[in-house]
Amino acid sequence: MADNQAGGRNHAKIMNRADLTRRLVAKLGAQEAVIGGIGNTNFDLWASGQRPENFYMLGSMGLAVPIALGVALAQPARRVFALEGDGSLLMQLGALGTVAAARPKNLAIIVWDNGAYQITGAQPTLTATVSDLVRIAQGAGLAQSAWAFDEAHFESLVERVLKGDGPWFIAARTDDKKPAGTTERDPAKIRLRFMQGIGTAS
Ligand SMILES: Cc1ncc(C[n+]2csc(CCOP(=O)(O)OP(=O)(O)O)c2C)c(N)n1
Repeated sequence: MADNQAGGRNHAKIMNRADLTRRLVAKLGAQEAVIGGIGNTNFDLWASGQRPENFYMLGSMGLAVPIALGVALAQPARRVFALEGDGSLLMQLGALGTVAAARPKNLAIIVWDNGAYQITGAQPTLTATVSDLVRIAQGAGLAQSAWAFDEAHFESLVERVLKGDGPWFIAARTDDKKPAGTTERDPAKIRLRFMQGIGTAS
């Protein structure tokens, strides 16, 4: 990613997670899978249209990347996006190094960084003060890591993912607006629909 990332998090525009999620999903077809991390990330993915190729993680923080890595390795012809909140990613940072070591060409990690554990009361995360997730990802071995500086830049990064080889890491700063919906809490249905969506169940 050639863009000048020197300014890091402080130079990235604060955007809206539901809007960015819709912009992402609008570019996808039946060949791309999306794994939504718990909470608001998940709710905005659900509200963006409930594609059968979407999986909605309920309950445990930090599992979007490990699940997406598994799907990406199992189905190398399918591009896979992991969507995760900053608090959830911070809870499972080792996953970044694991992805870097596995080098899946078809995996992109997108983190929505609102600097808070928004859904549990907006307690600040480390990114609100000291930590830059793109630099962490680069240090973990993910060379193709970038901040999305505005909506148009976010869309261009997604297009690069859809055309080129990963793994990729994209971070976007997001605001404190409420999510656009709420995921239906039916894990068995979510799992079956996703398996049907990616062709592993009939
Ligand atoms: C392992 C674990 N610890 C704590 C919780 C409680 N919890 C659920 S969501 C959440 C905050 C998630 O923060 P983040 O990923 O940044 O997403 P945001 O709410 O900001 O969208 C917490 C602490 C949990 N579900 N699982």
